Amino acid sequence: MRNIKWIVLVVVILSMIAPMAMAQDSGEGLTIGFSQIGSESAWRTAFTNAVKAEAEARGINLLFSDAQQEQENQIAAMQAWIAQGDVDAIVLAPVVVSGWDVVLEEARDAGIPVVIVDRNVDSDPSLYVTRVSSDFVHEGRLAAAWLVQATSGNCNIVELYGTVGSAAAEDRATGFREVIGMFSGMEIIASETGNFVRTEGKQVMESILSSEDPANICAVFAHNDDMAIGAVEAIKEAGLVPAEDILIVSVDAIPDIFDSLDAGEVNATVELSPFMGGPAFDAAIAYLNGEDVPKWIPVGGGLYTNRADYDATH
Ligand code: GZL
Repeated sequence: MRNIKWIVLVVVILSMIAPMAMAQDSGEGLTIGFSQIGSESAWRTAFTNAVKAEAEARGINLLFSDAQQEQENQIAAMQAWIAQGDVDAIVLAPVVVSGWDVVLEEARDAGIPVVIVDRNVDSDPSLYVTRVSSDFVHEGRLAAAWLVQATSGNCNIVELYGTVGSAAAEDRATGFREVIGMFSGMEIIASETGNFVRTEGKQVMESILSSEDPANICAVFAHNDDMAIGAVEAIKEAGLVPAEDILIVSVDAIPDIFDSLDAGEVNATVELSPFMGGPAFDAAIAYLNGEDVPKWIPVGGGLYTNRADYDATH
């Protein structure tokens, strides 16, 4: 009889603990600070919305900071959360690669794990739990490979560069140059930053169309769709036919780019998934539970030349 009472007591206690363990697995009840770069592009906005929706679905209390593309604002937000001691973890989408050592050391010293999402930092990997991101170098290679096959390896290229110093821009440029460098007929004749912003992409393209002979421009490689769409407007206003007179390949696969593909105004885009919130929260939770976490958690994406192919795989 005594054994039965012990068994009942153990079962009751486990039934009380189990939901708490499950809650920890989902992250419910955790407070997580999310330091976001800004809202410079449609992809960034989609990324923000996806992270917020994921936190809501999990019952995570998300503290959100929009840094307006200023690193100092990101650092200030992180330091405030660290000082207040009111976060269990921090998710950081770093605007540029360098300048994070001090704040990451402060988080470490405060016992607050940091998960890097999207772009990268050049800090020692021991200062953060993991990085959830796509492979930007691969994205650049994919864009270049498409352009090589579309032009038989002969093309004068205008590059609309992303934010200078950001991993997304630097690595896409690296991958793109790695592939076109195999073809003597492929040359970047102009490269300027549009900072991942649609209006700046248009302005830069307008400037290049006035400084270069448009007939000498074969294609545009834009580091993101927003700048590509800006370039389309500039090309049309110059009396040229986008995606025909000047080919256009970019990155992000935002909804607007599929409208451009449908309209025959852009040729191809490389997908960048905005759904990094789930893997980031899972990594933070695993770390808090004392589990090992790999230093990189990749998100994938392919190249698309039309909406139907994208819809067929999403
Ligand atoms: C890349 C991301 C880039 C997007 C742009 O992962 O950092 O920043 O390609 C965004 O749209 O501005």
